[in-house]
Amino acid sequence: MKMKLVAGLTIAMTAGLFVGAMTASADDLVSIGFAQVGHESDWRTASTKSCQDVFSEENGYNLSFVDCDNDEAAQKEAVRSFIEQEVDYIIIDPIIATGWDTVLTECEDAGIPVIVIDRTIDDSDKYVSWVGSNFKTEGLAAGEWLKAYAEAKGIDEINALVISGSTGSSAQIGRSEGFQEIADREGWTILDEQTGDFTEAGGQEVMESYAKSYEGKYNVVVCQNDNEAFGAMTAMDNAGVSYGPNGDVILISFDACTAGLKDVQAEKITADFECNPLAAPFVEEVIKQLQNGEEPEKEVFMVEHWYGLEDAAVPFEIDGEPQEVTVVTDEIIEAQY
Ligand code: GYE
Repeated sequence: MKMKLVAGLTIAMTAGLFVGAMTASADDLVSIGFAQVGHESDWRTASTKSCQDVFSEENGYNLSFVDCDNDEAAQKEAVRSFIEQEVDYIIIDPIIATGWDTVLTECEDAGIPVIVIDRTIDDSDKYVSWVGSNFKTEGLAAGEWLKAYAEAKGIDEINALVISGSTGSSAQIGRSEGFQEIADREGWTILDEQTGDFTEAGGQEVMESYAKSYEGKYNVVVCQNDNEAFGAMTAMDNAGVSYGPNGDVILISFDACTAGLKDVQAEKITADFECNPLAAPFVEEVIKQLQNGEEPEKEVFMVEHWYGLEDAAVPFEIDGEPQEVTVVTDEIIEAQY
């Protein structure tokens, strides 16, 4: 359990005590169905592992895990199969933010509490709790940081290319909105925004086409996750475009998983805006509260950090709140997911 989840520290420790007290008898296991988005990224792998570690048999759970492979219909089917199995709780990481009310009503009618993890559901409130990140804040952070960094470097014109995440996911919507808000305020040009579907292959494909269409016209590339950034770097390498703190292009990424932070350290990604995937301990706390007849919080936010090297460690603000860039070190990379 990571100590940096400051907001959840008490929760996490309490959860640890409960785990110890549980018995292993099969009948006592709490059954959980988890409809996961897919396996598109390092972030997703860390999220899946976090859930499988926390909701293990050893800890008193029987977890039905379904990898929905980014298929919205398959995800609804998975939820319906959990209803049929009469699981005790359903966890959903919604691939897209809308279209949920019918199936959530079915869960409600079956008396099965739903907990939403990571991405949000924007058109229904028929779930007990949501545990995840503020994606718009992440987008605002990237924008406000870029403004401060450009000022520090004497760059007075921003021409950005955005490789967005899976269209219609709340992670994509929030990051796009946040960054766009600052771009509009500062009068930056966003030359294009196309989806890389949060994958390395998608990031590479979009960047290959950008490199041809916008040759010599851009000085910022924003990738909405690390895996897209890995693909974009391959495409820029092939096109002979230099990037990172010493290159021609400022490369911004989100997630800050281990491999992303290694690329920050290697002076490839200029700044990486964290999205913390280790939400499962907080979901477990919600389940404990429900088991005890208590009413959990409707929203639980993960704590996140913004990363760069010394060169990128410029102070900035989001809505008047001072922000810091954490300088990446070996220890930080070691501790990351
Ligand atoms: O940023 C990306 C993943 O929903 C926050 O999904 C998550 C996003 C994450 O594929 O890497």
